[in-house]
Amino acid sequence: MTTAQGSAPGAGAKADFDAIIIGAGFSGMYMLHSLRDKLDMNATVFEAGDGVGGTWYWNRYPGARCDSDSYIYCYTFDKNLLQEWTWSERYPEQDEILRYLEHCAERFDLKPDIQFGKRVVGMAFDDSTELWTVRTDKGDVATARFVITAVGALSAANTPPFKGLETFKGKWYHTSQWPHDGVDFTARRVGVIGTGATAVQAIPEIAQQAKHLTVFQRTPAFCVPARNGRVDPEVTKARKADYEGIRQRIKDSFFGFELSFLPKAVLDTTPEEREQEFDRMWDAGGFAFWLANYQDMFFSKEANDVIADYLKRKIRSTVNDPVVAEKLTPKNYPYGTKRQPLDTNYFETFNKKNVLLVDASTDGPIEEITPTGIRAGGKEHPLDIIVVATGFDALTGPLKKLGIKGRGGRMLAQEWELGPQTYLGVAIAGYPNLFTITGPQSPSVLSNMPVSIEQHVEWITECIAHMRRNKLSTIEATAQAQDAWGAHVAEIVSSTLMPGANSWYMGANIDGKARRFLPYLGPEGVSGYRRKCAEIADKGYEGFVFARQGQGGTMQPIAAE
Ligand code: NA7
Repeated sequence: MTTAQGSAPGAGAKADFDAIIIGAGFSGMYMLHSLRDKLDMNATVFEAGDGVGGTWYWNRYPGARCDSDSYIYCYTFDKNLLQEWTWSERYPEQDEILRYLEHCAERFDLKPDIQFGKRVVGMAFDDSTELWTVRTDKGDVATARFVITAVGALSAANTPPFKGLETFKGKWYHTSQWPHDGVDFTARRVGVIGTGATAVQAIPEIAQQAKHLTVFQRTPAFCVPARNGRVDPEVTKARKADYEGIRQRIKDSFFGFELSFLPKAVLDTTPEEREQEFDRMWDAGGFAFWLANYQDMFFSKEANDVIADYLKRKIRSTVNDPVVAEKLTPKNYPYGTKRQPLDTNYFETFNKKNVLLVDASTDGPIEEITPTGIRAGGKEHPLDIIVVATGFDALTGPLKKLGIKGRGGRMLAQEWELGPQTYLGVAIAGYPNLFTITGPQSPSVLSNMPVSIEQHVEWITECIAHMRRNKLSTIEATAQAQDAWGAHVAEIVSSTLMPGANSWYMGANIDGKARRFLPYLGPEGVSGYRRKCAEIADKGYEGFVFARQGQGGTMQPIAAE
């Protein structure tokens, strides 16, 4: 591998690189651009895939599409880029996002500094040199002063240990590891396991092609129509003229969208008034129903029930067979506490003659996968292809898989067995000079991702610039600051209905995973979190300690600037 001589920010041990970035999706690409082109650092990216794109490189299942509106699901740091790129649809399809990211990689000349086809399998901090050593599955060993993980929150696939999966004689695919040349479902009997956001996109597409589709549901989903379509060129023009305003509004918002809660409690409205509002949000499609509903929705079960009831009525009026409709109607968790899937003809698909729903509660759970199909509730369903749409080991999974060892050989995967421990979701006590873009305990998946990614990348860049100006060689979160942040994350969410669902936000989708709320749901969402991070930086990086070269072992706080 290439070993370039780095110019580390502090004096001292020479590293191969100033910074190693792991992952070349939205976050890794911008991180590389920032460190290399703004700070003139010697940075490299290790990327497991053979191309840029991260999530959008891997998730190629039928119907794969972003659920954020395309005009804000993009970088906003470059005014010219915003003007030159035009999205074709309200929600960008996987291949369009990939083309966009390819375009960005070319435009900012990123590829020469990305090492493709190399998966990081281990990394360790050396207390004496204060450098990280990073290893890949291709045998690379490289040192760097800083490591920035840009591995995404939903990149570690969760394939449950279904009994008998290895005996299946047909083909099976996890949606996030989809073959690049697609899968032909024509004349095939297909089974889809899962009914989360991915399956809700894939099921209507697969049902159109397959001879027969059997959907294995563990928990029914509350869905809201996406209402995708071409974007009116006049709307695009107006948005391009207003990108300064849009950028500011999404940064100042709760979830990184141009959405805000209705400043009213649903329990204070009349049935007619709220029905009108619900219809408006339903007709608008997208996340408005979830993220711009009445403000008591996430706090009061009674309020939540009123809102959920509207969605349940929609299911019952769309699905022809009342028995199937009942199976598809969520019953045992509050609306909005699991990720909102956006649908295009999802419930309508269950009216098709070639589609069968097998529901774990009423028909019986999956017992085993046989050589010829899936047995659930004592009945075998013959299949040629199984689509495993069972999601991810969210937020902590991708970091635990990196084999991270911090000070004194401490191991992150072990330390996080009972849940993540971070400071701001961007740093970890005991792991100096390691930054985690959109890591657990940051807003991350509870926001429009590019907004949170840009905020973290810019904060990390400024932090490293600060260290260079002050000749500081390491930065590390203190255990006290980390504990306080963890307590804050838990306290905030405890006043909401979120802990009441077996969601991947709670780590509850995977057997044996600690039940902890994984992202951060701050009182003012992404805008409050951004302000908090900025204040911490303004106070000389409160809650962190810096060291100059050679002082790493003692970690004396150093007054900077
Ligand atoms: P999700 O939302 O985690 O959905 C996975 C689905 O698979 C969900 O319906 C699960 O049921 C089901 N599942 C998971 N494990 C099992 C087992 N063991 N048996 C049966 N069914 C199971 O993942 P997605 O890929 O749909 O979406 C992830 C995110 O990607 C999405 O929210 C967007 O942010 C992008 P459960 O609900 O856990 O009972």
